Amino acid sequence: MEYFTNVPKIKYEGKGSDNPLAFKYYNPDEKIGTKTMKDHLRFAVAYWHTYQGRGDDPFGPGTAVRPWDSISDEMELAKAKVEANFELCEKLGVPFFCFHDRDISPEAETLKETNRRLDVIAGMIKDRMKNSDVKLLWGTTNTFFNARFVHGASTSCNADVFAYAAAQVKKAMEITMELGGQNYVFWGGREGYETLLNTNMKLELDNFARFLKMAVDYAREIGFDGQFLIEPKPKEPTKHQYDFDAAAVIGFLKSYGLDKHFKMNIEANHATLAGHTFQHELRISRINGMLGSIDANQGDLLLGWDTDQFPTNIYETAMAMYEVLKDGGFKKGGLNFDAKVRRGSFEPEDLFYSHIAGMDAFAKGLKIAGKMLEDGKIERFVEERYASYRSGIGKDIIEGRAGFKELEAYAMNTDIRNKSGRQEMLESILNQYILEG
Ligand code: XUL
Ligand code: CO
Repeated sequence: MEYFTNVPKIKYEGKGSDNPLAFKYYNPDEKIGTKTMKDHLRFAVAYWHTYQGRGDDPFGPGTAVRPWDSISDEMELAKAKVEANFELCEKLGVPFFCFHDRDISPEAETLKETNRRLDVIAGMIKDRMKNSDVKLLWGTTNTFFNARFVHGASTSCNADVFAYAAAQVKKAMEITMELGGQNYVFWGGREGYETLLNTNMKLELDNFARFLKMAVDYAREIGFDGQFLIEPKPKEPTKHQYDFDAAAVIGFLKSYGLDKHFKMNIEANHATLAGHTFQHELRISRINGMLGSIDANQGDLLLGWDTDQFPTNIYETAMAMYEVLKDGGFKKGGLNFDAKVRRGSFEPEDLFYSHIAGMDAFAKGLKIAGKMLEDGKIERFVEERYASYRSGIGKDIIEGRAGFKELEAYAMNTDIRNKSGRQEMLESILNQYILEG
């Protein structure tokens, strides 16, 4: 059955096109360097926003009109969404999708029945994959929606909840593996706290690390070789999320000896909530060898919450792709649109317009970043800025030949001369790449 009957297969028509159901910049087969755009960008559709999201907010229920709205049976609805997912991904030419366990299949009264339902839907997805090029980028668990997770999952004060969350991750990991998922994501839903008056922070953090260690052990046991990813977020839903930002997560993983097993899944809107730029979070991850994947979206800098908008800001996509290219491109990761259409964009076609907008914005960002690196103007400027560390006292510092005494002796006889950082000149060069690239 076809769900999006008004939407044809989306094609690349180039920047002169005024067809809103066509790509202007995303040309999947076009090569940037040695790889095609499709292989560079590795786009994914997020199951939760695309098929579960209905546009509800604290002031009113959802407004979404969806082709599956007349289906009332929960399992039939879940099956319809599997079909709709493949249709949407295939029409957009998006090679991947991502899900939480509870997105693809509804929770039942018992964990046993919930898992049985999951098996039914996962089986259906697996069958559908046989006739499709669409693959699973990552799976994850929803351990934040149900009331049992009121105090968190692995950081709950209640050990029974820890156990339940473990059972849920075990099953979701098995399904992810069964479906050939290339990564498994941990976003710490309610892993954080509201007040230290009722919180044993040390025990919660130790338990969080124990939980991740169990996941690593179980993956090894079943032979799951997907990449484990942690997705930092500073706040929301809890006031203080433990996975605050990439630096905090990397420090946490290192202090518990878990850093070899995890990389970051960086979400643009989470970066700005943490008071950082998207590029900052990607850079921190990259220089630590832990840039895994991206949740592609954007926030609204005038609003202090996770608005999960489709990414359309070319400056942001260019600088993000610059970090990805500097990292040698995605390995198992990709660009997952963790983004939802606005409440006012309630028609099924809006699901296509929004993905097209995001895909075009990242395609253009990729082209700009490719040009920046090919020209090397900015790279050379940065290299030159640190030239003092390539000879003389700088080289001695880097190579460990100078300590405080030697540096004091040197400083006594040195006339310091700084050079301009040329920020505005560089911003203007960047604008040239953006406007002409
Ligand atoms: C929440 C968020 C999640 C994760 C997956 O802010 O980004 O959807 O991406 O659990
Ligand atoms: Co996300």
